[in-house]
Amino acid sequence: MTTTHTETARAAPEIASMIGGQPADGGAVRESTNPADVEEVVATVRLGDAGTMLRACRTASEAQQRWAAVPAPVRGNVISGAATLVRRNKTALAALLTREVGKPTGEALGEVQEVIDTCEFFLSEGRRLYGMTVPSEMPRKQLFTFRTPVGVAAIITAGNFPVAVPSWYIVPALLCGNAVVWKPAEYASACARALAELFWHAGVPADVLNLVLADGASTFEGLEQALGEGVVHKVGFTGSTDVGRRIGELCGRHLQSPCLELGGKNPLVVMPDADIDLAVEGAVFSGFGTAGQRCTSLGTVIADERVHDEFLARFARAVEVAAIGDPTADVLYGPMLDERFLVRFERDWLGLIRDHHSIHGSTATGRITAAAPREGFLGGDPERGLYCHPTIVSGVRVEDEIANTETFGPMVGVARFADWEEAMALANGHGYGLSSAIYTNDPRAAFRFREEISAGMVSVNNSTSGAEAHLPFGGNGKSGNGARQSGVWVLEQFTRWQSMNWDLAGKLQKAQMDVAEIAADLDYRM
Ligand code: UN1
Repeated sequence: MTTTHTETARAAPEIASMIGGQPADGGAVRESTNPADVEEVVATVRLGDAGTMLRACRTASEAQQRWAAVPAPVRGNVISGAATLVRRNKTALAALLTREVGKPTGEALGEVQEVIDTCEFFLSEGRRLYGMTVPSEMPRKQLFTFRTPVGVAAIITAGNFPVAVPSWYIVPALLCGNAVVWKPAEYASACARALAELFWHAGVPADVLNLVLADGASTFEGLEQALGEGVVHKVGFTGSTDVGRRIGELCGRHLQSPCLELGGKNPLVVMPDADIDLAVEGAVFSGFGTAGQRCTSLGTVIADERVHDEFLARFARAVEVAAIGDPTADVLYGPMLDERFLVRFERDWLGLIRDHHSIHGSTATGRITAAAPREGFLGGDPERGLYCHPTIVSGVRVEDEIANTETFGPMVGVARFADWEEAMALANGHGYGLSSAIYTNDPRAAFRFREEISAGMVSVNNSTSGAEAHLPFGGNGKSGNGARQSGVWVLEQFTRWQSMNWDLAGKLQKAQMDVAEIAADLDYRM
């Protein structure tokens, strides 16, 4: 086959870890491929090892104080520059997301917009980063609080949101005066490199934002060594509950509390007074958007028995006719992010549900193939890509595996409830606590749900996913350690409070002990 001009222009670049602006050499090579066409190589990725992670953390540690000395409003200007560059490159970056992780164009554009929103929120925070002046109990003494940077932040992210979720960490971490080592998912390396380039071009020094491309085991080992050497002071991790638990243990040994954003089993409750069409629309988007591979994806619909059958019939119909396929077309969802998710989804879930439940939404489950086709599949031969049928599993009970474990694929459970207690047992019983939704027009039900749900995020008449970029994002229980990202709340992750007292009295004034004498001196009765 002759190589056409277009093919040459799209030849896969080789990318490597970047430490202090220098590519790290050596290491295994992995191809990052297009999940909609696995023959297409998007980038050749040179993976680092534990030593790469450690060197990146040392480099960041050496650079951090210099960056912290840059006035916060000036760091904000750099973030402003990043916002401009990401906006100018929005279409190209979104197209790369579609190519590398198969995110449909509309969602990919939305994700890049989320990076811009995050930059825009934080660029002015550089002019705030407020501390307080606090009254003292003594005369001629003043108390203050200051936010100080934490140091080096090691940020380890998943590939389902290859640029938005990383920006939730990187942007506030940099703005607050920290240096960053970012370890993205290997299968989203090209997206990561592109975003990092935009930050560097905006003026973030190369040793203040370091990029490490490595597998999970090497990253963990390198992180362990870096924590031991004292060159990492905060870990941010978005990924599975199991890995989050290990990272939490590791950080705990070093007396650190990481920012953990883990899995979810997000419920969507349909009350008898709900607008059923709206609830169906919300369930389709939150259950099957990104092929169910969001941490905020809908896990189980919990429908009042009076509307259950009607809801299920309409939901199944909507999913049956939904367009699935080529992510550059107008589809509900495209391929799985990477082969590992397809393999795991088929291995862990298909046998289990076939034996126990009624299946709706498609004529088959698992991978879409010539032998198990999807009617109306968009985009030619489905076997070129990593496509899965959408699956709705009805008859879910509170004790079922599917009611209690994240599936991370295009699969939604539907359960029915007779009373409120039963609904809440299904909504909370799994022990996750990330996102949740209720469809109702009764304010009492909405507020009661808000009070009783364990999730960190609650939607009323909206989907479980699609949080706005300036509200606190995060979960409880198996979904995280209570840390919150986004908006002003994430500042608690990337700064530490320092308090100062300044005594102008010219003599030692002892807090708690001298208060009575001071009052007497001032002729003031206590
Ligand atoms: C995730 O899946 O890790 O709220 C984050 C949402 C997105 C972010 C999801 N804005 O669904």
